[in-house]
Amino acid sequence: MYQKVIFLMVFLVAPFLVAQENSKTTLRNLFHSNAYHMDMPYEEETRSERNVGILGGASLVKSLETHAFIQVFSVASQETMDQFKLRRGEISFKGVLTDSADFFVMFDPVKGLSENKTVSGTTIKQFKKDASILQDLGLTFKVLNNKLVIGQFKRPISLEALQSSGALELLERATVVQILGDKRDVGAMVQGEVKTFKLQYMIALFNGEGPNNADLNNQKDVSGMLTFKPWEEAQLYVSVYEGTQGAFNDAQTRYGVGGLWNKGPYVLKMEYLTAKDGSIEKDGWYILGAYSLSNLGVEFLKPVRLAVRYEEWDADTANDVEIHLWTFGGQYFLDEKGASKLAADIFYQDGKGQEKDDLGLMFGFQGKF
Ligand SMILES: [Ca+2]
Ligand SMILES: [Ca+2]
Repeated sequence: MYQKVIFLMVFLVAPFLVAQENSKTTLRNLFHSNAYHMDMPYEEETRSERNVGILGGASLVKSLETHAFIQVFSVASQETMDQFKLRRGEISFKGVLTDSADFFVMFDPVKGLSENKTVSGTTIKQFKKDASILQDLGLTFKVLNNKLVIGQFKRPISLEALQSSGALELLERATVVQILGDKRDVGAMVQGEVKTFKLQYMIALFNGEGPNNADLNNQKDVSGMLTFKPWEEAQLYVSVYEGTQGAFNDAQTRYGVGGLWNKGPYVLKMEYLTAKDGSIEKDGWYILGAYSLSNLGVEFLKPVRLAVRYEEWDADTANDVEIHLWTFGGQYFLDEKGASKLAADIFYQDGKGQEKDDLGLMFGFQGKF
């Protein structure tokens, strides 16, 4: 047990030792990771007043950012109930405390807090394990040229999971990313970079029970993501999550590898993730390509981006059930930054084993400030 604690301490402290010290850099200018937005446009602009912070004498107006982000979808498919869906209604605040300390909080009032469960023939409604509208909450500090984040936020496992929901090329993330990568937890994380080697790292310790939950065991989970950015338009990553869950310390591991290439109108993205929960092994992958029509010289096509994704998801590698899914989508941006948009996706699911085939259509509207 003590050996593990010592290992974790070294693991967390090591990044601070290799970071290049530059005491003049503020937290906001420290480094810009494409890999962690926490669904807020934190780092888009840096105003000088914003670096002073409310504890440094700046006004509340200059120290506090308020954001709202809404998504309304309409889904119709052969195998699921056709419906309108309030997908996201995120309200977020980010405050600058000093030149080296920030806080953030994000709620989503439309998050589903309960689920239907069928127990011996009767369907009952019960609260989910994560029955709270709180998504992110925490403090960020600059410590020896690293960012130290403490609170509740996304586990650093998958590139697309950390990509802002508003910037996705299709309406939903790949299935494997939604299930294995896009998860929040309570803990502490160090983010930094080694510029000489074009590396960015995120190393975290979590309770391991997911968001809005107390720990159920004494173990802390370790999570790490290493990103190599050989050029501005390309990045490759590997990630690892090693931990346990529940009172009986059931296994909880995830491994990820993937890359993103984004140049001019082109986006190419792929990821593979594998996991173990208790004795069940799962895996999945996707490849996505997107092309923006902005450069074609046709005025009405300028705000349009097209995308296609192929993915596979296997929730239990011990049986023959799995899904193969094609998604084709188009997005029409309503503003230059692409914060507000209309989108439509067509998807075709090829179910293997007992899993059914499905064909569906999804429309979405997104607004953001
Ligand atoms: Ca734990
Ligand atoms: Ca299977």
